[in-house]
Order: sequence, then C-alpha cells, then structure tokens
Amino acid sequence: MSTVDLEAKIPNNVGLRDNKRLMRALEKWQPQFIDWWKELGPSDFNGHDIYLRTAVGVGKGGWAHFDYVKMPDYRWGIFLADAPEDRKIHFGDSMGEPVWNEVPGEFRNRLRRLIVTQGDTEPASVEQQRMLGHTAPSLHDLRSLCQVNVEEGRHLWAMVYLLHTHFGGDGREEAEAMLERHSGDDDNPRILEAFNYPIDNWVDFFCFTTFTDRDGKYQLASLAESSFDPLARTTQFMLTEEAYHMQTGENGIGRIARRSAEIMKEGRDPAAEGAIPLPMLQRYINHWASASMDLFGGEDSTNAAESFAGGLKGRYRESDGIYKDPKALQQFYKLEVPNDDGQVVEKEVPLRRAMNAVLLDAYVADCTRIVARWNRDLKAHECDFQFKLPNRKFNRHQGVYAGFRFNPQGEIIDEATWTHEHKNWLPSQADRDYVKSCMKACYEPGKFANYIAPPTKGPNDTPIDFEYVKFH
Ligand code: BYC
Ligand code: FE
Ligand code: FE
Repeated sequence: MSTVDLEAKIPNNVGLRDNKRLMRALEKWQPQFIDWWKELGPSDFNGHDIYLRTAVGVGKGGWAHFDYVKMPDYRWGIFLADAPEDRKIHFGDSMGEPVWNEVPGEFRNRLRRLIVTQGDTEPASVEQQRMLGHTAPSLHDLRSLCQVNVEEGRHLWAMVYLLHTHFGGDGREEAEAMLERHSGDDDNPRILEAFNYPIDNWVDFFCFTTFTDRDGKYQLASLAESSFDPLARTTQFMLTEEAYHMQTGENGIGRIARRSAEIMKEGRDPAAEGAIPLPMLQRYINHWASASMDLFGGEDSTNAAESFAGGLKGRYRESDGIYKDPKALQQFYKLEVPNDDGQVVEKEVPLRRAMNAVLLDAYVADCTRIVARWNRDLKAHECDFQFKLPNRKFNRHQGVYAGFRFNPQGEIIDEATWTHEHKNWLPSQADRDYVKSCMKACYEPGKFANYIAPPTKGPNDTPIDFEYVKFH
C-alpha cells in the first residue's frame, strides 16, 4: 500500500517529499494552474463555500472526504491506484514482460501524445462550463457542476504529474501548453473537437456529462490497461471520480424528461411553460452522442493499431481476460464502410486497426442502456415518447462515416435530404433560443427550476434541501 501525504503542498501518494526536483517543478506549475482557474474556470463562484468531495486516498470505500470548501482552496492531489508489484504486460507484442515504470524510448512520442490528448480535455471541459453556475436550476445542481469542475482540474493534475515526472523538458513544456490552449480559441483551440463546442445551458451540460464524460470513462479504462504502469494506475483512480460525472448527466437528463412527462400527463404542453419538449431534448442527445462518438477517433486507425501493439492502450476490460486473442493478430473486424457510389459495404479490417471501433462498440452498448433507463422512467410516467440513441454513422466528423450524410437511423441519405431534415435531428437556433429562455437560476435550498424534477437523493446522504452552496 502507498502512503498518502495529505499535509504536503500538493497532497499525493507518489512520494513527492523524496523527489525534491519534481516537487519544485510541480510547485512552480501550481500557481500557474491557480491563475488559470481564476481566469478561465468558474471564477464567479470562487468565493462561495461549496459542499465538495475531495479525494484523500485510494483505499476502497474511504477514498473521499466531504466538506465546505472554496474552489480555489480545493486540495488537488496526485494519486495512483495501488497495483501488484509484479504486474505483467497482458496484451500486444510484449505480452508477459514486466510492466514499465519508465517510458521506453521507442514509445515516448506516442505515449506523450496520448497523455497530452487526455490531459487537454480536462481543463477544456472546465472552460466550456465556466458560466453555467449563473443559471443553475438548484443548489444541488450548482454543487454538482462545481464538483465535476474541481475533479476535472484534478485530472489535469494527474496528467501533468506524468508529463513532469517521465518526459523531462518537453513534458514540462507540454504541461504549460495545457494552460495555453483554450476551448473554442480561434488560434490555439483544445485538441479534440467536442471540447471546443460551447456549453452554455444545462441541457448541453447534462448531455455532455452523459455522453462525453462517458467517452472519458472508456478512454481512461483503455489507458488503465497500459503497460506504462504510472499511466495505468493514474487513470484507474480517475475512474472512481468519473462515475459521479456520468451520474450527474444521466440523472440530469432523466429529471428534465420526467418534468416534461409530468406536465404532459396533466394534458399540458411543456413548451408553453418553460419546460423542454422531448423531441427537442432528443436533438441535444443526437448532437452530443454523435460528437462524443467522434472522440473515439477513426474506426480504421493505424494509430490505434500501434498503440495496441505497443501495449500502450488496451481494450475495455482487457485485463479481465474476456478477449480470445490478447495479441489481436488472428482476427478481423467487420466494418461497414460507405463507398464512392453512396453504398455501405462491409470491409474486413485487421483487428488491431479496428481498436477504436471495438472501444466504440462497448461505449454504444453502455449508452444504449442509459437511454433504456430514461425510457423506462418515461413509461412509468405514462408518457409514450421514447428516446433513441442515434446510429453511430449519424453526424460524424471523424472516421469512415465523416463526409457522408446519414439519418439518425443510420441510413445513408443525399445532401438535399440532409439540408431539409437536419433541423429535426440536431438543435436548431430556435431550439437554442428556447432552451436559453428556460435557463433561470434557482438558488433557494430545496427549490428547483421549473424545467427539471428534483433528484431522488443528495450526495453523501444529504437531504435535498441541504445548503450545498453558501452565498455570502
Ligand atoms: N477531434 O488515427 P485517428 C475525457 C485526430 S474524454 C479532433 O483516427 P486515433 C473527458 C487524431 O488526433 C477522453 N481530432 O485516431 C470527458 C489524429 O491526429 P494526428 C479523452 C481528432 O489517434 C469530459 C487524426 O485525427 N481521452 O477524458 O486512433 C470531460 C487521426 O485520428 C478527433 C483520450 O482521448 C476528434 N474527435 O484516436 C473531461 C485518450 N479524433 O495525431 C474529460 C487519448 C481523432 O494525426 N487519446 N482526431 O495529428 C486517444 O486515445 C486518441 O488520440 C483518440 C484518437 C482516441 C482521441
Ligand atoms: Fe476527467
Ligand atoms: Fe469527467
């Protein structure tokens, strides 16, 4: 078991005290991070006392502590999950060899690229969400937003730790660049597309935490299989925090849908009273589900093949031994690919090159379960409307379906049909204006904006009228 040092300037279980050079480097980065938080984070809520969870260790059960804290005073720590000392590489070309504690030269660039890409998404999401507190539908939701934001900040710390510790001077430069790229910036945007889209209302936020944080879950899970042990253990621990982010999204969309269903059950129209019509909610789901599917990269990818071969990035739950061929050299993946004649044909791709598609399969199955849960709740409220996860071919900007038009059912369509129909499938300006008009802050304990039902329970067994955020 690792020892946790909570007294240190940067709480950690990585023995920072014994590595003065690293400690100094990170202590130099810390004020830059705080400056970034104050400038580009949820800065208008920096003076509030917020009931937040802080990671304080990695043991099962007791890993977190709840208390009131002002966000800039949050104790962003560096934690690696415990792992067996003799862990072995369990997939790819080097199977059976001991895992690495240092970065092998041949994989240095590829690993750095993966870590930087992962790290970049974390502050990006905080930037995207920075104004949302002003329209929080309740104190409960305002707290959730702040919780998600501080933890994404910690995830940035997790990646910056790896860069500083294992990548020398260029790692330190990459750490600084994390605070220089900005979401939506014309000249220096965030790396992945979805992290440059605005999130300025709570429908976007709950869709993002449902679908985009869930991409985070699958990417982190595949990095948690890595042969580079520090990366595996860091991402393993990040997953414990991620569960709450996805729950925030799933519950948020579920509560908005339930509120609309309640209004409809009484024979009234959600659109007439500032609630969200369900077909409109479906369009936001379509937008964020498809944008999040793009985050898996191309379905046929040599990058993915090399990351797998090198043992840098495995499949979802690779270490559970659920795959027949841990080297993935024998099999092919049947991929549906559009050809130039506008037909979708099946192509056999060597399995290693299809690793992004394999991970996307696991993701789609997971999203399908979430949508089914929303639908069960709608049924329970005597509502006929049912949500549908858009087909993975719909509205894609990355991978083999990019550049073609598909409807949400996954049928290929021509440009004219797209032009005519897309406003029924993706949020239109009118939708955005309407949703914006519904966003009204509700800061009274136990009260909720009209478009959203209360949650069934609060975090850490708190009652729903708990004063999650103290305004002074
Ligand atoms: N947008 O070979 P390809 C999270 C680029 S979310 C823009 O097909 P590859 C979180 C790609 O970089 C999880 N560019 O894909 C959630 C490549 O460019 P280069 C984040 C894209 O490399 C919520 C080129 O296109 N973690 O944690 O096999 C809140 C060809 O790509 C996109 C990770 O992403 C895109 N969507 O796979 C907070 C894990 N997709 O290199 C946090 C680390 C692809 O030719 N990253 N491109 O210039 C990876 O594993 C891989 O980089 C990707 C792409 C899965 C993203
Ligand atoms: Fe994260
Ligand atoms: Fe997250």
